[in-house]
Amino acid sequence: MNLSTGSARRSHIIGGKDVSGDAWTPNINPSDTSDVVGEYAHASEADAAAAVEAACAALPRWALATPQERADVLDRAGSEVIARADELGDLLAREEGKTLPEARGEVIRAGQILKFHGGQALRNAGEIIDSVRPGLEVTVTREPLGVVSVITPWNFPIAIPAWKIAPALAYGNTVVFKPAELVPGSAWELADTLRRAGLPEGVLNLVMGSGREIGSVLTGSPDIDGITFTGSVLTGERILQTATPQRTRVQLEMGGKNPLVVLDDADLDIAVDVALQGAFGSTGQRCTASSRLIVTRGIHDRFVAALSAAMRGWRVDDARTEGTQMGPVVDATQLAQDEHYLRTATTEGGQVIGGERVERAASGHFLAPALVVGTDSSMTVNREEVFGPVASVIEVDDYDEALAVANDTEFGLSSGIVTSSLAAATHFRRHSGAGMVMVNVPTAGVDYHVPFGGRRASSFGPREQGTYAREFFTVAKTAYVKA
Ligand code: TXE
Repeated sequence: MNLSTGSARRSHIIGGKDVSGDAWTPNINPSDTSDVVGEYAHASEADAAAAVEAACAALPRWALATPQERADVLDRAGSEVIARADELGDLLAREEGKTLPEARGEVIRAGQILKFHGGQALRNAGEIIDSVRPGLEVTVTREPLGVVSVITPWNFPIAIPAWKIAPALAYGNTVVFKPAELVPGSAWELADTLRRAGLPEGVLNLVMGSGREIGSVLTGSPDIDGITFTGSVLTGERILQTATPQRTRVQLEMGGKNPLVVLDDADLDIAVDVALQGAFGSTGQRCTASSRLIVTRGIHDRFVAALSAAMRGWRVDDARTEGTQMGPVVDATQLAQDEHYLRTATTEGGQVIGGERVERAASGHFLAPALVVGTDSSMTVNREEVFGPVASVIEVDDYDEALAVANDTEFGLSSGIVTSSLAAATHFRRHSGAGMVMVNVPTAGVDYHVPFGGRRASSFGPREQGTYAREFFTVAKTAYVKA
């Protein structure tokens, strides 16, 4: 099938087999709502239960597979994903709406993540520690956690699934994977690529459909040993409540309200570029988006003028049209949410620059980038995650006030500062309440070999990505050996 123009019909993948189920959901292109990317199977609770059963059945064999076997599968799959970056990037842009360069970059990242964790399978070293008792040796080894539910959002349709599934498989776990309803296409290609790369049947099971309908099976079953989730705070909290009675291990990545501080001594061009990319890249639909721009008085007016001009110059269009700088909002519900926050910001006293609907040849969910100026930290737009191309500006007197405002949030995922002062940058790095801190670079955009995660309401459980991923996906075993 040609993924660019055709309309696929894709089944769940359970126990290595295509399983259709009874219902199908259309996958709609947000740049052109008349374009149906495909029909994807819509899981029932019985389908989800079958996927859990298949993952349980496959666990003993995969938990004892050699690290070479696990590494080879992940490496082969990673190579294929990278080799197909154009085709898979086009599919991703078509179903999610980020621009082709963004989508292609995400696909390559997913391939790199698969290959990185393939290598990690071979580096799952333990420890030998002298006992405090004579003649005894203590070893600490890492064993697989077990059956893991992977539940992912729509904004990174292939990278987030890859950064959860790859370490799960590398350390010998089996997986039930439930992608977001809006983006099953990239998820299906990832699961199918891993299947063809040689994963034994049942090690990775894909069920597509509504989290609300099948979530209790994926998060409440006593057969599930771990749940790794990225999505909204509300759903994350619900999952935690469902999982806790079974003592299931939970890892949650949720929202952000990420501050970007711009100080008087910043290079204006750098500040504008960092804010533009951080706030509006991927249509602002990133948990690490720079949604609060905290700007000191001396540069405020120049910064707002330059950023507004740069925003107005951005081309908002079909995600797959060459030259598009910002694609559409993902769907009508999200568009309504973005516009609701813009109206609320106006009612509460802010002034909105941009943020108009954009008409294009095809019917898509196009919204111009929006900057809300004249805001303070108590306003709704500065407290709640909008998850769209909307950033607000908070004017402050000095660095001390900027830091206080930056930390005045229930979230703590990413934060940033633009400054030419080493002292301010260093102080900010040490005193920011976020899990990730950026100096003179956007709050969004991370590496894959280092930990990713936040504090407070943004995250729960051990860090994701890089070598730190091992913490969640393994359990330690301590052995005492007397020769
Ligand atoms: O998220 P959900 P949605 C925010 C953003 C967005 C809003 C809603 O503001 O507008 O959340 O998006 C599955 N048990 N973020 O509806 O509901 C669901 O099927 C188990 C920010 O997409 O959190 C999907 O696979 N699973 C966020 C996944 O959870 C359940 C990224 C995420 O869906 C479930 C995404 C249940 N009861 C949205 N209910 C960020 N900051 O990165 C749903 N799901």
